[in-house]
Amino acid sequence: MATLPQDPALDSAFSLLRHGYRFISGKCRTLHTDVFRTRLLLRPVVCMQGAEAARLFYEQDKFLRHGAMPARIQKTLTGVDGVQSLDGQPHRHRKHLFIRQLMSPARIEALATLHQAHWHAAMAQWPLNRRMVLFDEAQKILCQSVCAWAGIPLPASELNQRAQAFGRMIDSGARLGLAHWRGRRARKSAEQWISAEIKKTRATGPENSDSLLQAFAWHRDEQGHLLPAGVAAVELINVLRPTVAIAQFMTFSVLALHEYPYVRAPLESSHPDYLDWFVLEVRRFYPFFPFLAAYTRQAFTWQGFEFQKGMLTLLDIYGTNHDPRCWYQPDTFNPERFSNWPQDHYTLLANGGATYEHHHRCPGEWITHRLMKVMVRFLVDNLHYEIPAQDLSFSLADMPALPKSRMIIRPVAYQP
Ligand code: MYR
Repeated sequence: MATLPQDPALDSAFSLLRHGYRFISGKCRTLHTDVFRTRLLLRPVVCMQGAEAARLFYEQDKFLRHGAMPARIQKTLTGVDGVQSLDGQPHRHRKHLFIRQLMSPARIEALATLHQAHWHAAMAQWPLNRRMVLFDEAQKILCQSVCAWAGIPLPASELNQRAQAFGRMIDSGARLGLAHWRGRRARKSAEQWISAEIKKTRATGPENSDSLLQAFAWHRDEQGHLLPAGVAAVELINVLRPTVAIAQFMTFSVLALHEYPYVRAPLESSHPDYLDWFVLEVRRFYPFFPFLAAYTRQAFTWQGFEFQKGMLTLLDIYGTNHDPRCWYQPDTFNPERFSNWPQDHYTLLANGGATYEHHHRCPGEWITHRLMKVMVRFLVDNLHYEIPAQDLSFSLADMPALPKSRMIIRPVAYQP
């Protein structure tokens, strides 16, 4: 039994800020390991990468999620007491609500149809030849689509403000200073808004509707109690916010169409699978959520290394999605790699790994995939656009990462 390889730096918080998505894989390369111990803001932390580490991370007798997300991420991105922080039976029970609401093919199709209609409506109003910041528009269209789908009233006059608040929650967890505090404020206002909707729904009594708002308002825990309104709001926001976050992948999809123009022909042809492969490759290749966090539940040994109980552990999503042992030439954008992908649960971690039912894998993964397909189809089939000169570079030190220009397009022709 060996002790975990140790990062020689006294503290690596600065290095994490500097290297962002590449922090764990970079250290692993230097230390010739898949797992190491480091210190972040003086706190001991274990970091790991790769499919085998992912398999370990999802063993529920070894890891717990409760309290693992840093407070600054809970106060901005995830909220407090949401499904991400539950373990065991309470997690399974709450997760079932999400699975029922988000993973039924009929519901996903309903959202996809709405989303497509919102892209058409937005484009019908957009003056041709006027520059559009695609990331900003995608956030708004996603916000409109998901609120309508969830049964949450959203007056047109509030759309910009609500979409921006979700954007700030997503953007601020790993940021310092003002950007971070804006994210906290955005979460507070979103929680107030959605809590009020939950309370209104409860005051009116159950309706004969299958909306998400109804489902979350009336969801009962394993003891048969309604969730506190604030927790129901956190959970409903756990549907709305990540849906708005798909704008990041949509933006990278447009970047990929631009930087790898060879993908256009198969996307334009009626190749039955290419669009799926393209979307999978965007989700693998580009940065999204950087790491997952959990605590070791007990002491154990893995690959000869000794893990102590109660250690905060980070699993590298981006590094695993780019691990050359899992992916041939991982830094090449190649949708066709998915033509013979065995669909295993531990190599593509864009929305987490393992299963939806028993683990913390994101139940919105199918929605993410489907809405990306809607948007890419729309761009390819209905829109002719130019990409004006702009700064398309993005930094892997920024979490979340995004092209500096937020992807500007200039629509020149639109075919409804
Ligand atoms: C969501 O809304 O849940 C999806 C957000 C995706 C991008 C978020 C990037 C956050 C960066 C901080 C994570 C640190 C984890 C330890």
